[in-house]
Formats: sequence, structure tokens, C-alpha cells
Amino acid sequence: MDKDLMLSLYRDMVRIRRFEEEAARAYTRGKIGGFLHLYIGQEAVAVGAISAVEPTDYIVATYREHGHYLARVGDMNAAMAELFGKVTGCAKGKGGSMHFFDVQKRFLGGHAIVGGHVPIAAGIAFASKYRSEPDVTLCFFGEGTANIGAFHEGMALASLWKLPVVFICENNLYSMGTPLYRTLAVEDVAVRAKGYPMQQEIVNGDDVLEVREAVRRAAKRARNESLPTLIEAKTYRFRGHSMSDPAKYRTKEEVEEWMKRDPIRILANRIYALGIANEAQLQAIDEEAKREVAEAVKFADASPPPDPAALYEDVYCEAVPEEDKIVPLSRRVQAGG
Ligand SMILES: Cc1ncc(C[n+]2csc(CCOP(=O)(O)OP(=O)(O)O)c2C)c(N)n1
Repeated sequence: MDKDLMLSLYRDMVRIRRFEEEAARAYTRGKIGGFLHLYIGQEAVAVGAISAVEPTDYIVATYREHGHYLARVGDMNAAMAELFGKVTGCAKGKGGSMHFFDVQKRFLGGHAIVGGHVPIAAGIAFASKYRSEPDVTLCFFGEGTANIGAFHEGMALASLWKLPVVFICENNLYSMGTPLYRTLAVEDVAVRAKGYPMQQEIVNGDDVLEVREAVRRAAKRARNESLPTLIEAKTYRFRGHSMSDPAKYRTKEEVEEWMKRDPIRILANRIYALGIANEAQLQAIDEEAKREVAEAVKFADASPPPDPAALYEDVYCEAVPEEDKIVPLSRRVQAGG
């Protein structure tokens, strides 16, 4: 086992956990507007998968993407500022929690429409293949996504055109408040791969090393043979679907049972067993992450909001006629309108 790798995976997971715990606190203090979907409990999937590919490979994720962003881009200041709606955020404060983005680091969203990003991921992989570039695309989504039309379109095209994409289903057993058995006719999402067809694999999504190995195999297949794969990572989210969800649809006992499989604890135990680090050393990593989060909150708090004039920048339409422009309410009030 590579000692540095194990510690770096541990650090990445702890950074995500502490970041999100603080985001939840900031949300209740009214610092964050809109939705906030926490990734707590699922960290091993993003960290394991993204550690398995090249920094030049593309990442496409859902609205539950803070973890994927931190695993790839790592910039806590830009992440917290985006949550706070500040101009220093990774989407200039105009995307918020569900729309993290970093083109330079090839982190292409942050997508709020369930399944809408699956054909986008297939399209990115198509572009790589068309241009004879070696890059692979990782596409993350939940098991609820496997019932959406766009999901099937993306998978079908990826298989037909033999695209270098790895689809990673994070099966956390619930789509909002609906349990898997009420929405899926099959127990494992992975079996759906057979119909397109493409290679499939089921992994323990709470084991960062198992996820990493599966994604390495799939990324190799994508890069060397230009073939897609569907990986299903079985996991669990410890918090509600979003901050506004009291999560009444799960029993306390069920949540506690899954919390015994906390991915961070599993990796810590492996690190101890292999003699890679002791408790004090892991505690130091934790403290460092907390310090970093506190700095990120200060940074986000001190940053200005975007200028209202920037509202029409970075949008698809090129010019908006003056009469169609939305005048910010504050200006209308000033103008007596
Ligand atoms: C097309 C569409 N329909 C409905 C919604 C509302 N919605 C947001 S998240 C969600 C559940 C998705 O569950 P899953 O794919 O399992 O992902 P998870 O939230 O568990 O990560 C739904 C129905 C949406 N965003 N987009």
C-alpha cells in the first residue's frame, strides 16, 4: 500500500466532510441561499473515482457535487464563496451550490436537472474521441437518475459510438424521499448496462480503494479501447436529500446502521491496521481541514457579491435588447418604478 496515497485519500475525504458540515451551519445562519444538497457519507465515491484518473480527464456531476469539486479542484475558498453567492466563487457567485464549475480543471458541472448531464457527458466523450484526444469523462449521478429518459439516451449513444466515458451511479438507496424499491424494477442499477450493452461493475461505495480500483479499470478501458462502463457504487447519504428535508422516511436505526460504515472511519481503520499513521496524525489532518474551512468562511464573508451588471455575462444569448433586460428591484425602487 502506498502510504502517501492512503493519507492523501484520507485528507481529501476529511476536507469534504468538514467543508460540508460548515456549509450546513452557514446555511442555517442564512449565509447561503437556494438549495444545499450534502454529500456527507458518500465521500469515498468522488475521492476514489477522481483519484483514479488523470487531472486532464473530464468530470461531470449533479447538484450533489461539492465533494467532486473539492476532489478535483480542491479550492475551498472558491467553493465556499460560490455557496455564499460571492463574485470570488467558482461560478462567479451566479451558480450557487448546484452549479460549481471550473473549465481550467475540466470540472464541467454541477447540473441541477436529474439526468440532464448524462448526454452532456456522452457529448464531451464524443468530442474527445472526434478530436483524437486521450481524455476520459467521468459522469456521476444517483440511482434515481436511472429512470430518466436522458440517462438512457446518453448510455445508448455512449455504447453505439463507443465513447470513452465512465458512468458512476452513486446508489444511496433514496431519490429524495423515495426508496429505491419504489422506483426501480431491478435491485442493481448496474444490470441496466446489459441492454445498451456495456461493461458493468458493482462496488462498495464506502470503500475508497475499491472505488478507485474499479474506476481505474474502467478508465483504462475507456482510454485504450474507447469503451464505456457503468459502475454502481453502493453507498448512503447520512443527511437529508437537501437542507430542507427532515428525512422522516428513514428510521433512526437504519441511519445508525449505515453510519457504522462511515467511509472515513473505514479508511482510518485500514490506515491504523497497516501502521501508516496513528490517531494523533489523523487528528492533525482533521484539524488542518477545520482551519482551512474556517479560512474559507472568512474569505467568502469578506468577498463582494457579483455586480448586477454581470447578470448577462456568461449566458448563451449574445445581446439582450434594452427593453428585455431585467432591471434589479433595487434600481426600480430608486427610479420610482
Ligand atoms: C428532471 C428532474 N426531475 C425532478 C427533479 C427534482 N429532483 C431533484 S433531486 C431528485 C432525486 C434524484 O435522486 P438520485 O438520482 O437518486 O440522486 P441523489 O439525490 O440521491 O444523489 C429529484 C427528483 C429534478 N431536479 N430534475
